[in-house]
Amino acid sequence: IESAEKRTKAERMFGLLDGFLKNDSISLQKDILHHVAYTVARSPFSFDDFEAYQALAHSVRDRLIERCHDTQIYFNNKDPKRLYFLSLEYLMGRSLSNSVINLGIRDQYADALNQLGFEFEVVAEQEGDAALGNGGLARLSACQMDSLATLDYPVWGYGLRYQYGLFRQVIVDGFQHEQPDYWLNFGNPWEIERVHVSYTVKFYGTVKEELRNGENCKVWEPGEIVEAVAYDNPIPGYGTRNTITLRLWAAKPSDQQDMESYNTGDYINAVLNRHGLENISSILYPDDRSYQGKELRLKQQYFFVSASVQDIIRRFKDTHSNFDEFPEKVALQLNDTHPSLAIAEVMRLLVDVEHLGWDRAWDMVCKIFSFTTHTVSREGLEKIPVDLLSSLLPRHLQIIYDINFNFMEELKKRIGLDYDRLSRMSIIEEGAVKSIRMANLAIVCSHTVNGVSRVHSELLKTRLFKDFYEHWPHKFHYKTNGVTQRRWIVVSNPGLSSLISKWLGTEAWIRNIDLLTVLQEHASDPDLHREWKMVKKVNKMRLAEYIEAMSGLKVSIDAMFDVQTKRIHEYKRQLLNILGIIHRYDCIKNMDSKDRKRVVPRVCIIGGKAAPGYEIAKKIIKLCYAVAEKINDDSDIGDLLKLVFIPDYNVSVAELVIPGADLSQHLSTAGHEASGTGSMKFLMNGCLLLATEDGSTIEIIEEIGADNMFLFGAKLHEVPALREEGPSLKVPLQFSRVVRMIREGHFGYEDYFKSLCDTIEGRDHYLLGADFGSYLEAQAAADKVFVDQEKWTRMSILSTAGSGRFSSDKTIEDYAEKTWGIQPCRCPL
Ligand code: F58
Repeated sequence: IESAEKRTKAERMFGLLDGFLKNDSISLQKDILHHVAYTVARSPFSFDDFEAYQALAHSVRDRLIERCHDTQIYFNNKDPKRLYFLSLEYLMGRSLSNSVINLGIRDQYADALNQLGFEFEVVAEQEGDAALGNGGLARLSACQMDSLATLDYPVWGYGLRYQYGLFRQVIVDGFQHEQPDYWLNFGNPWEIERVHVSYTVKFYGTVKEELRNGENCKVWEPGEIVEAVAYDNPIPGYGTRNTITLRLWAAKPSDQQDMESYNTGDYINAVLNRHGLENISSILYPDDRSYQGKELRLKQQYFFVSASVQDIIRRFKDTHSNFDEFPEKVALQLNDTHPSLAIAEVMRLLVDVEHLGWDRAWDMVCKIFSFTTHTVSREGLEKIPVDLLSSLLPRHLQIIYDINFNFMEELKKRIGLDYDRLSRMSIIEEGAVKSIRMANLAIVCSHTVNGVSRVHSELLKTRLFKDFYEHWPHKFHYKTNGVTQRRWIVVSNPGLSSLISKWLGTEAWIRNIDLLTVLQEHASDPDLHREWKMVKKVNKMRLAEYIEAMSGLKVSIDAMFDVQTKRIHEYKRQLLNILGIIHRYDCIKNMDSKDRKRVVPRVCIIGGKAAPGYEIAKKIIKLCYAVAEKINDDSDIGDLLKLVFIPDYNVSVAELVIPGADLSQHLSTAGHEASGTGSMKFLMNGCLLLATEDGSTIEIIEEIGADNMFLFGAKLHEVPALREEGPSLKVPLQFSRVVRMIREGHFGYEDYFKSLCDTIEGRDHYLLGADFGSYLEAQAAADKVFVDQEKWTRMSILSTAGSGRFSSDKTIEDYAEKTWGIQPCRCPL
C-alpha cells in the first residue's frame, strides 16, 4: 500500500476484522454457530445435519473468499500472463470435503463438529452434487481446475451457471426416466454472486455500415439484449494459499431491453417477455446429437463466450493503456468446439469496438487461442446452420466469412485449385444445410490443436483433420488426460491416502505425484499387503452397504467387485459386459457342485446414464435390469454371481464406487475412446483394469506393463478388416448362444430387445462378436489371478504406484509450458 495514510487505515480495518480468520477448533466452532444463527437462521441450540452442513459450508466459504481476495490482489500486482479456460461444462461434484482438505483444515473441522455433537462424514453427505456437465469432458475440466489452483497458475475458468444440471436418472421397472436436477433449490454456499460484474450480451438485429473518421465501420444494432451476471466459485489449491475462480454466468433480463414497449403502454407483456431471457442459462443440454442446430444451445454458447471475452478485455484494459501486450498477457483455451464463437467475438470487439483494424486483431487472435478436441468421430463434430447464425449473430457470421475468405486465399497459394481439398478444409460446409464447421474454425484460428491421448492425436492427424495436419503439422500436439489425486484418492479414499503417506513417510505425493513410484519398492512386502487388503475390504464394505440400502440386495465382500461405470454408449460396450455375465451365469448353471467350488464369486456392478434420446442405450440399461433380476433371484446361484445396476451415477457415487472396486472394465472398440479418464481413477485406487487397447489405456500399459492388467480385443489396425467382413465374420458359439438366450426371452421382453440384438448380429459395427472370445479369456485370466491373492495385491499396488503419469498435475504442467506459456504465480502464505 503506497501512502502512509492509506496503510494506517488498512491496518485499523484489519484490526477491526480481527486479522485473518483463525482455524483452531474453538474459532471454527464459533464460526459454525454464528452461521447457524445468522445465515441459516436456526437456533444454535438445536439444528440438524443439513443445517450443520449449511453453516459449516458458509464458514468454509468465508475462508475461501479470504484466499480468493489475496490471490487476486497478488495476481493484479504481478500482472502475469493469465490463462482463461473456456468450457461449457464442469462436473464439480461436492465441494465441502475437497475444500477443507485443500485448505488443510479437515481435521480441525472434524474436531470442531465433534465438539458440537456432529460427525464430519455424516454432515458432508448432506451436500448435493454440482453436475453442470455430461461426462468425461466435464469432469476433466473440474480436475484441471484443481490442478491449476494447486500448481499456482494465474487462471480464470469461465462457464455457464445452469439452473438445471444433468438430469437425474430414476429407474422404474428397469427403464430409465429423466428427472430435472434443480440443484440450486436449497441455495449454493459455494458461489459468490457478483451483482456488479455484469455485461450486456446482444442477439439478432442487423449490421449497418457507417463512416467513422473516414473509415468504413460495421455497427451491429441488436434485436435483443440480455444481462450476464457473474457467479464466482472459488477453487482452492492444495498446499498453497492460491485460490482461483471459476466464473459462471447467469442470464438476467436487461434494463435496456424493451424500453419501447414500456413507453407504448404494453407494460404487462414487456415484463413477461423479460422472463423468457433467463432461460438462456437455465438448462444443461444432455449429450444428444439432437441439440445440434437448436437456437437455445447456440444462444448459450454465445452468451457465455461474449460475457467472458468482455470480462477478459475489461481486466486487461484495467492495467494496460493499449493492446500492444495483449498476446503476452492473455491465453484463451477452448475446451472442445463449444466455446469457439469466442474467436469471432474477440475479432468483433477488437475491430468494431476497440478499432484496432482487422490485420492487427487477426494477428492477436492467432497468438492467443488454443484448442483441445475430445472426440474421435466425424459425427461428433459440431456444425451450426448458417441460417441460424445469420439471424442470431449477423455480425459474427460476417466475421467468420471474412476469416474463411482469407484462409481460402492463403490455402490456394499453397495448394492451388485443389477444389476437393479446399472444400474439405473450408470453415463453411456447402450442401443441403449450409453450415459452419466449428472444428475447422477452431483449427484455423488456434496456434495449437491438442488431442487428449497419444493415439487420439494420431487419429486426428491421419483421419479427422488429415488435411489440416498436412497444412500445419506444427499445430498438432497431444496432452494425455489426467485426474486429480486430491479428489480421487485423498477425498474419496482416505484409508488408502493414509496408507500411502505412511509407507512413503510423507504426504508430499499429494502435490508431487511422482513419489507414488516409491510404492513399487514395497510391492511384495507382506506387511503392506495386509494393510492394503484391509483398506480395500473397508471400502468394499462401504460399497456393499450402499448397494443394500439402494437395492435391497445383499452382496458378499469376499466376491470380486467387478465394475463398469461410465455414460452408456454402444461404443463403450456395456452390452459386451452383460453378454459376458449371461455367459458366466449359463456356465455356472451347467456346472456340477464340484466345479462350482472353483468358481470365483463375482459382484458385477454397472452404472451410467443414457442420453434421453438414445434408445439403444436405454435398452442396454433395461437388459441389465432384466438379467440382474433373473440372476439375483436364482437361489441356486447364491453368492457365485450377482449383478447390480447403480442408478444415477455421478461424481459423489463414483467416490464411493471406485475405491471399492477390485476390477474395472474399459471395453471401447479400439479407435473410439479419445482418452478415457475413469480408468485412471480406478488405477489410482489400486483396481485392476480389464481393457481394450484404446485411448489412454495404451499409455497405461506403458506405465504399469501389460502383465499387470487384463487386455483383450481387436487392435486399432485390425478393426477396418474385421468390419469389412460384415455378417460373414466368424463369431464364437458362446456369443451366438447368449444372444439367442436374449432373443428367445430368457430374460423376458424379447420383442423390446430384438432391435438391440440386431445391432450386434449382422453388421455389428462395434465388433462385440469379434471380441467376445478374447473378452472371455481376459475374464478367465482375472479369475485365475484373483484366487492368488498375493499376486492380485501385488498387481494392485503396482497399479497405484504406476498411476502418477495420469495425474492432471502432469497434464496441466505440460499445457502450461508448451501450449499456454504461463508461469506459476504463488501468493505468499
Ligand atoms: C470425452 N468426451 C471423451 N464429450 O469421450 C473421452 O474419451 C475423454 O476422456 C473425455 O472427453 C475427456 O477428454 C466427452 O465427454 C462430451 O461429454 C460432449 C459434451 C458436449 C455434448 C456432446 C458430448
